[in-house]
Amino acid sequence: MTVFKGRTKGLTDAKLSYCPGCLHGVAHRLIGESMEELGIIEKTIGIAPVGCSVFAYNFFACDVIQVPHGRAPAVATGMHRARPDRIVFTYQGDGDLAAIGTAETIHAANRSENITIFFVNNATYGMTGGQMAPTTLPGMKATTAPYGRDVSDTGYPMRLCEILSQLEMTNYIERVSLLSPKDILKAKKAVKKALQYNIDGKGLSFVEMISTCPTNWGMDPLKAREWAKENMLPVFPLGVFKDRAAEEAKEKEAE
Ligand SMILES: Cc1ncc(C[n+]2csc(CCOP(=O)(O)OP(=O)(O)O)c2C)c(N)n1
Ligand code: SF4
Repeated sequence: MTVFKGRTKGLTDAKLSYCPGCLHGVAHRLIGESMEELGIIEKTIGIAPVGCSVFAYNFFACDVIQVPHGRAPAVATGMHRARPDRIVFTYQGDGDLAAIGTAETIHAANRSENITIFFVNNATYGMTGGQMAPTTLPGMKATTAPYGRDVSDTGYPMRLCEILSQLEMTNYIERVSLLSPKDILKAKKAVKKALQYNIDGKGLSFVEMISTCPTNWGMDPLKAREWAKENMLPVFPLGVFKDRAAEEAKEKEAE
């Protein structure tokens, strides 16, 4: 067997606890590789959420704290303010970040805390059996919406990148996907850039990764990726929503 690339030092040797074909593993790899390439493993603190990635503390090779539902950005704020020499990131799913932790997310972003938020959006509460999340698509079935999400009752999916990029001080907001090799390469660049901005003290960076939950969607991993491409990307368009540091640098250059 040809091994193209070995394990990254940014991840431990622990076996991932995710379902086969789940893209949480890919997201972990991108963060682990980026930490290794930036030489920051020893000085990084990760904040793990509730949800399927609750065990992230077993997988990232940096220090990791596991915190209660939705509180990751608040704990990250305290952590970074107490230890400004550390790189602090949160790793959160949509149930954790966009439902229970809405307030923490929005206020940390409004203050533009110098932290990085990695947001894995699979449009469902994966760990607890596929409940509807704020990101669940119109018409999409969930255990709490067995007939499909009815927007007249529950509103439309919340687009976090669009919301957070409206806040004055946030620095970098990008939505990427983990649905194809090409997209994963792009996602890696966004993850690394977000951590670099964090190192440079530029304020809040937020990278949303469009993902899948083959288990709760009742699809095999490949079908889940195709389904997400067809159905999630029109609702959650990819792209850079804000890059304040880059814009400021451009303006300076033009002066
Ligand atoms: C209404 C509600 N409050 C609290 C919980 C507890 N809970 C367990 S896992 C989880 C996070 C949901 O998962 P998500 O953040 O979408 O990540 P995933 O498991 O999909 O990776 C929460 C909030 C719950 N299931 N439902
Ligand atoms: S339940 Fe879904 S999100 Fe959770 S590990 Fe399995 S496939 Fe991934």
